[in-house]
Amino acid sequence: MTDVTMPNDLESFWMPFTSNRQFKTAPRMLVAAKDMHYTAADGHAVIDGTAGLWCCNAGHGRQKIIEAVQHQVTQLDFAPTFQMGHPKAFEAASRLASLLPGDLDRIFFTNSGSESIDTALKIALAYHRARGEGTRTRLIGRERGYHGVGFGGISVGGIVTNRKWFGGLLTGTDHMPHTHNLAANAYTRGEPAVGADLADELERIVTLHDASNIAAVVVEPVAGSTGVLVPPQGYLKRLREICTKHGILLIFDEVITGFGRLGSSFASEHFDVLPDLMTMAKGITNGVIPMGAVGVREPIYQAFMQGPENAMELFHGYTYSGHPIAAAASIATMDIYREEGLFERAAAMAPYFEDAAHSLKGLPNIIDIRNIGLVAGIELAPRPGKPGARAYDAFVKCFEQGLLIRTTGDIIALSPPLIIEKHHIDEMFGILAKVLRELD
Ligand code: PXG
Repeated sequence: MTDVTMPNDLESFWMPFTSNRQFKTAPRMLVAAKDMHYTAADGHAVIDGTAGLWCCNAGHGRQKIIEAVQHQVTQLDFAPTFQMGHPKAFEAASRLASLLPGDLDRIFFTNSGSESIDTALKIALAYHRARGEGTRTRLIGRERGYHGVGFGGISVGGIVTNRKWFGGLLTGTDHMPHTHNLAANAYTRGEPAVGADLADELERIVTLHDASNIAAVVVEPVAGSTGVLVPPQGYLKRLREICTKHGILLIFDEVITGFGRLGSSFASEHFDVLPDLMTMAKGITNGVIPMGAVGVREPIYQAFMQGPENAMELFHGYTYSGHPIAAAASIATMDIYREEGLFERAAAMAPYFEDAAHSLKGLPNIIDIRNIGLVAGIELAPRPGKPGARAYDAFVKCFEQGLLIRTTGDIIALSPPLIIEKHHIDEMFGILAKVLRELD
């Protein structure tokens, strides 16, 4: 048994994105994790269908990361990176740059996906200003987009509940339409056939505001939090073309699509579309230590390297940018990804995972199944007048029966660690099928 002391106070912790009162009457506690499984407080094993929260791509409790963290905290627990340096931050940046596609060679470290998005938006604005195009201030996102919870991220994001409580948000944003089209694309395997033309909506927005006022467009290559929306065939290439044509920077938010999730290092490679900036987090340290990063293309970085050498080029940074322990965890994580060929492994497992996901078709209340790489979305019909209730019940029942899934509205998302074996896939979808069969 695991050595755990259960808390006697559940009230103090205001839980994030949680129904606090509901949770605290029937808490679901995880107390340990190893490889593909969590252990719940009552000792039952729970197979991790979500890589934690899309972060533990190499599975849990990886010895190499544990040792790297232990060593680093003993050797150098903290050192500033403002006008000072320490070796691990440089090494982590260099390793990450070599993993990123194209000339995304410059790395700005943050501590989360939300900070990465704010950083990318700020770099985009400052870049245009540095080049004498300071009128380019408008930031374009997409309906149903999720870019974390900073004011920048919710302003370009398109999830209504995450926006409507928080006032006026950033001014000067606009949104493209989302790409979800059940009528045309339900039960598509991989990229749906219909919808590339939705990228042309960006042309409409450019016509409305004029390109000279637009700094950047930000999208998730595959929208995750909103319920796994795979981009229509040709859509991302079209976005790239329009951005290039108008001098608008294209930001890919790869917080969940990065680090092998689609069976390639990054979605950028999978779709063969190079963004100007790329945001990352989560899998960068296998979820062990908070860390995020922004990959920046060389010419953008160079645009800042002007003026007197003693001038700071970017007035931005976090106390923990390039934190030694996060950097050490990240280096060890990237070692594991490479040594174990985990991105290739995800690609090899994807067809089996796809078949397993689509085998659920026909079970009660399912209205769509979609997938790409090691991600699947299963959309349920909502109960009349009670949106989200059916998927929430599925989530609770799955947990009780030994499977962790993630739900958003009435959509179930699965994104397991990339170390997954076929028998784990059978186990996951076996539990899910049983739960869905029993669910009203
Ligand atoms: N961008 C994307 C694309 C994300 O998925 C963030 C930014 C923000 O990252 P931080 O580290 O600030 O949380 C995310 C986060 C879900 C779920 O249910 C997804 C996320 C977070 C919580 C839940 O799919 N992704």
